[in-house]
Amino acid sequence: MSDIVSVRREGDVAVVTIDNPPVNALSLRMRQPLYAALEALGTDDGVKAIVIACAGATFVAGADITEFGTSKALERPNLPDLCTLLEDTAKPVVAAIHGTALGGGLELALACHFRVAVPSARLGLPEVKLGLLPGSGGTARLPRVVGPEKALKMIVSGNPIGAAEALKSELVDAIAEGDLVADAVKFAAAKAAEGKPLVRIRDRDEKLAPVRENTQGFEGLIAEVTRKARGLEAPIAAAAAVRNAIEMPFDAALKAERDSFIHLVQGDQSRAQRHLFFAEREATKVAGVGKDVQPRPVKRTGVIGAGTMGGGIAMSLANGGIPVTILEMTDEALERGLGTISKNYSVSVDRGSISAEERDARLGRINGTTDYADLADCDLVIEAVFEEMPIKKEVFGKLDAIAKPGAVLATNTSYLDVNEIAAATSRPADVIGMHFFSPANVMRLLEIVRGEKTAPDVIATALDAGRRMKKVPVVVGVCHGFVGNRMLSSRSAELESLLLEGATPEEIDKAFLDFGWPMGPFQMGDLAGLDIGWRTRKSLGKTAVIGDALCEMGRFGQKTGKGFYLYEDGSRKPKPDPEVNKLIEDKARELGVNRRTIPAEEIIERTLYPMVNEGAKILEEKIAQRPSDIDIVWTNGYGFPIGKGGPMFWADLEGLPKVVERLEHWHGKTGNDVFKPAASLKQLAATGGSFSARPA
Ligand code: T1G
Repeated sequence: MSDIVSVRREGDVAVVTIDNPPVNALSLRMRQPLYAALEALGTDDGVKAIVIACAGATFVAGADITEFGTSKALERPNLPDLCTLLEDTAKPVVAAIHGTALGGGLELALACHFRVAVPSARLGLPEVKLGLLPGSGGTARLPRVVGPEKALKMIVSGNPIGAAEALKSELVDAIAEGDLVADAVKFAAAKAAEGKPLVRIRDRDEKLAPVRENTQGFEGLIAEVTRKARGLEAPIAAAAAVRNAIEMPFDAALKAERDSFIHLVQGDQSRAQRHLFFAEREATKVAGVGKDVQPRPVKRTGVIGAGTMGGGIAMSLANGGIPVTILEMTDEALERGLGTISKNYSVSVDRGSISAEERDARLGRINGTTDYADLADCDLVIEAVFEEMPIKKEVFGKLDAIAKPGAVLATNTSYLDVNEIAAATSRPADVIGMHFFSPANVMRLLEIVRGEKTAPDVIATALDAGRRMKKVPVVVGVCHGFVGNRMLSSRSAELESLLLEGATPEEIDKAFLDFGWPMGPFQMGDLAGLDIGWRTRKSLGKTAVIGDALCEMGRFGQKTGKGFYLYEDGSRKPKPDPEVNKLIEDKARELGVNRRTIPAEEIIERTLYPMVNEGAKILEEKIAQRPSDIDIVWTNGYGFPIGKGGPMFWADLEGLPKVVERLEHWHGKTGNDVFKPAASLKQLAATGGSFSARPA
């Protein structure tokens, strides 16, 4: 045998062990010896049953994603070959599952006759998160085991289920309470001794027949999938494949599934989502913070400010199992903040996303105070007070006076200079930015802002805390707005001109929705509150013709029932408002702007290309380490459509020469410097380069 696949005997049961670190992915170098071993054992009369187990952290976690797009992915024996060999084996084959059985790993297990799992195991088909559908029988076998409706939900969400739920759904046949392999061997031997005919999942129909008789519930789920797909092909293809499992003979459904998989894996959407899968992991590799740099232990934390952000940050810490003391200036403000936290958790319980016990456990990790001294033993304190430098400096001065030596002092500032805040303390090496995105207990992005003096182990500490909070951390440098908000300014720079020149708010928002954004900039502004931008502009001595006019009319957005749109009777649904469009026309007339119909393509070029250009400048200034970090920021913090891979990956899809040509065109037409192409972008375009091929 190879060192990747080994075989040993436990009596007349053969145990096949896969050892292909780090996640036992189904690489070609693993498939070949595995196929050979199973083929030999299948015809060995001395072997009465077979157990397939894995060494290391997990059972097979799927196909080897790094092989996609190469000949290795399709080279035989491929996974369908393995599945066919397994299910035709004339003796019991048992999958022994620990860690995660995901994607092709679960498909391999489904081709076995039985599955035994440890209590902590998770099982799922996450292919949709890679822009794919299960490509080796998952959409045909899983519905036969757990029923079409549960299978559809698992496949379209891509979320795994735990072993207990899997047992209840008959996805696993037994839970191993003791040693997994020993229990699996005992289970296999018992099945062999029973001598009952082996049932292949492909031959089962008992869970499909009732749905075939009455498709209403199932079709309702499919309609919901279609409505939520927002331009993504994989969820729709996955749903169609599950419907095929019900309507088609097994082999026909398998072929249709394979054809759909081959189509998706070669498409831009899957390439974009696979790019993001690796980009998220790449982002945690930070210059000067190698694996040898240990994070400081974080057992107790503090949050300063119990407003929207402070409350959300405290919830994130509690959700990550980390005790937190939240500080406010007055009892009244503290009570209000704690009340909001409690209400938010109760909404989650009502929605069924957490149990009442989990809510109580999380609330039990949060306590409040109005006394800075109560933060003295915290290992990490995160400030979330008003976005004004004098207030930040005052808070950090107080923190510096009371926090214990070695405590990490973090600011949640969205824009301000972390170096200046650090200079307000005697310990700038312990100061860092941890920029959460609202709502902080929901949005996964965490921009970790490294100051000039921030120590490497402080960065490691923020990264580790981010992981514990299940955030997606990206380390960025200090500039106004860091990466996300700096590029957001570029995306917004032409919005007023587009309005004055003839595009309505709803036309601009529709162009964004059709691109795949969850909402357009004007819907977003009404949701966040137009008065926030208005206050910032006034503090910077800037103006916005339309935005200022709306705020002067008290139209702040959803919170006032009117903004760019109307929100009738407390509804959150935006309705176009003729009064706003008349205001825009009147302003345009005053300014002598000739109005015209503006095509969606122009709207996208004048908003998203400046974002790409700003991203190129950010890379030149080393504010971001690599283009893929920018993609992670935008897909996790602002809803950039994952099927386009983030702004920099998308720019490659557009073609950098085209991006540069259009930037120069609009620079000439408008004179706005957001269109002046960055030197590095012009260089990449001129030399046939791309962001995704760009060395880190
Ligand atoms: N292929 C290749 N590399 C993988 C991989 C995979 N499937 N999964 C993880 N890695 C690498 C990862 O890049 C990282 O590398 C290291 O392993 C540790 O990963 C035919 C077509 C299993 C839950 O989508 O969800 O099967 O950065 O940091 O936090 O129908 O990895 O160390 O160099 O994430 O402990 C379906 C994806 C594939 C599972 C472990 N399977 N992986 O999490 O470690 S498509 C998936 C995960 C498929 C079939 C279809 C997680 C994990 P590096 P990690 P972790």
